[in-house]
Amino acid sequence: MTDLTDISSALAAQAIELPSWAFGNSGTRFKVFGSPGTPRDPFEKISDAAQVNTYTGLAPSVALHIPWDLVDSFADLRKHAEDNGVTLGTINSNTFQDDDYKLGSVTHSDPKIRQKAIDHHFACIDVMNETGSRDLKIWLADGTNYPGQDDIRARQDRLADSLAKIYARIGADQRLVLEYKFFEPAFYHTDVPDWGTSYAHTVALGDRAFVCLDTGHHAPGTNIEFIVAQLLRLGKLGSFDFNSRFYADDDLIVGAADPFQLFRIIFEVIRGGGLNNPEVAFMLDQCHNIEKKIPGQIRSVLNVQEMTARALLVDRNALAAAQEAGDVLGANGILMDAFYTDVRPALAEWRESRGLDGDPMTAYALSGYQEKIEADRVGGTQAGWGA
Ligand code: LRH
Ligand code: MN
Ligand code: MN
Repeated sequence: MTDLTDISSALAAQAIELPSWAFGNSGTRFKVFGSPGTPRDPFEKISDAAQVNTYTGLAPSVALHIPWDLVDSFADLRKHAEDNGVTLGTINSNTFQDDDYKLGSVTHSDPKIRQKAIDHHFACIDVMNETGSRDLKIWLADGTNYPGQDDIRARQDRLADSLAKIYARIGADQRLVLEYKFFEPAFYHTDVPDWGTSYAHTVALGDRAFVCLDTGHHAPGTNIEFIVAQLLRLGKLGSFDFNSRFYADDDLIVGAADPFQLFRIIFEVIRGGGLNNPEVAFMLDQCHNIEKKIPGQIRSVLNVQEMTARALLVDRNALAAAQEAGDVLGANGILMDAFYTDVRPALAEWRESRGLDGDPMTAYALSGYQEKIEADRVGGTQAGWGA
């Protein structure tokens, strides 16, 4: 069996933040399927997220999305999280579901609409102060559908100005994390389409502004690990939104579509000093449209753990020697040897040695929790993406 002794402490320190919205119903623009047991409010979402941590020991915090997770008292929600052994993490703003933002939010040409979007971010910062969250994550749907529709250069200037106002409001221990995405919902141009644009804005903002890399937000064929290496080199990689994509922003289970890509990304994170580094938050951004949500999240964090273990097993000294010697196939072989190592039996044993069940998927399935929520949570409105 693979010996994990040398990488045990790195594995033990791993923490992956879960998105509250992964526990609500979601779907495509064609259909949102309801599923039994779906949380009816943010408290129930947190309870479900805590189950993932109970069985994996990997997911100690939960990201919120505002207004999807608005509650009367964030102090109560925070206490509920802590009672369940987790904390509240990143606060995500939302300027993509309001008619006023049809032509843009913080980039809009109308100063009143821009101010409304800025005020929403101020409200998110108020939430952060109550939840004890460090990061404000901003993803903007802003963009245009047709060439000439708006002045794309002026929109950059308005974006910079709005971001500066938001950044001025965050506390000394808080961060602004700017997420990019190459298209959707805008189809001609997007105002923050790529890592370079996000980097340019976060550099202009200052030391507490970082880039968020969502793995689903790139054109097919993009070398994402190169972006990871570059952002770490520049000290601006703030967080990941992990998920898998086959086509566009599919938000499928991380590691499901291309485990080798996940391995390559995590290898560059390790190479760049980003693993278990508080400056680089590992988060999931996924939806479970057809599968059960809690097991979907358990599978996801286990996939990240498995690829982390494999990437940690790369013999970096041998790799460096082969690279220096110009040994093309030797260097590639060293990387592939680690990738092809099946770490699952060793990880099961490692979990047991730490008081966890070796097989978190089965342990959850046998726990009775799923049956209980499916029986108990009748009535009320199921929470969902956008609700
Ligand atoms: C945008 C995005 C962003 C949102 C989330 C729901 O596609 O990745 O992170 O907050 O989806
Ligand atoms: Mn995302
Ligand atoms: Mn996305």
